[in-house]
Amino acid sequence: MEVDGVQAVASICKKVDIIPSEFIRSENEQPAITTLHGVVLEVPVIDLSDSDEAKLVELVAESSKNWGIFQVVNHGIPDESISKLIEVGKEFFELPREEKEVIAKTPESGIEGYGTSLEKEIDGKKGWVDHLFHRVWPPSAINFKYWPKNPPSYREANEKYAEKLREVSDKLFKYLSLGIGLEGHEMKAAAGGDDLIYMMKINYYPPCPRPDLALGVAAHTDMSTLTILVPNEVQGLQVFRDDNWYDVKYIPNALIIHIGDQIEIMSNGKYKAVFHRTTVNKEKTRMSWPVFLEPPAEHEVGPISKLVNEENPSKYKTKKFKDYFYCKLNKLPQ
Ligand SMILES: O=C(O)CCC(=O)C(=O)O
Ligand SMILES: [Fe+2]
Repeated sequence: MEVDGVQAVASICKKVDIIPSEFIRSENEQPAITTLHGVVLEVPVIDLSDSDEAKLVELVAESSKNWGIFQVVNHGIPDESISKLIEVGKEFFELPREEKEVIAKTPESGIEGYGTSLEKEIDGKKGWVDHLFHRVWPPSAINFKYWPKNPPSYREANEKYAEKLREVSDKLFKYLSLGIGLEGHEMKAAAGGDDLIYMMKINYYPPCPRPDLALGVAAHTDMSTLTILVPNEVQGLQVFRDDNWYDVKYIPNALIIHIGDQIEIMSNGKYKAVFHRTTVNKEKTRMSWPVFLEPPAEHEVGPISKLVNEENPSKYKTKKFKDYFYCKLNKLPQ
């Protein structure tokens, strides 16, 4: 059973305008000092409804090489499906703590369930965020035990979103393959094919009296292949570029696509995983819904053999995803 969630800490701190020391970042991380203010980063925005497929391949490949992050619009997921996903997630997090704890993480549940901080941070610091993890695809990987029963429409909203998301994900894998001279199916096949796991996470960042000192999620790259994320309207996602941290512009109903470590590895470094973090807000609750597209635990990931030759020697080890995951979570060398 988890100790107090950040939501509980936040409701106490609201009255006193101070936060516990484990949430106060060192100076080289504090958002007030390390953010380049006054500039909102316009990461590439790609219109997925464009009928010119060659152009889409070019845009996705360029963005993944130079940025590791882009947003997609006209992606085919209906706005209502996104609003419903947001609504049911918000309703769950607004339930009393005891109700949320019905699906709390336990030592046996692994990553799935409701809880707080996941990775061990080296200096013992904590992120100003609570979360919920559960798989949403494929059916054989789902354990409904970790899905909220309340609100009752939670399941339908998540199933509908996941169904539509698969179409977007298949398209992106195809464009990423074609963009580096592979056949359309090769990148997804190397990532686990139809066994690819869709891990839903909800991040809940309560208002924080000292957003200048705390972070939501500390700087990291995702260990997924791709991450497809829906944020609410509260600013918070930041990307590291040219030695500075920048806010990423919020676009209603767009999906934010992060290139994760496994795509960087499979592409032998042609595509770059994006270094990102999140800030928190003094008055408003921020939420986000990333879905991490992960290879199955026993699946081996390494640079795709066609991309490795004398001029391009392999830059990464080939290893089972579960071993990569273990090392990353425990901050061990890969
Ligand atoms: O909340 C966000 O926008 C990003 C969260 C994130 O990076 C993560 O959960 O891995
Ligand atoms: Fe992330």
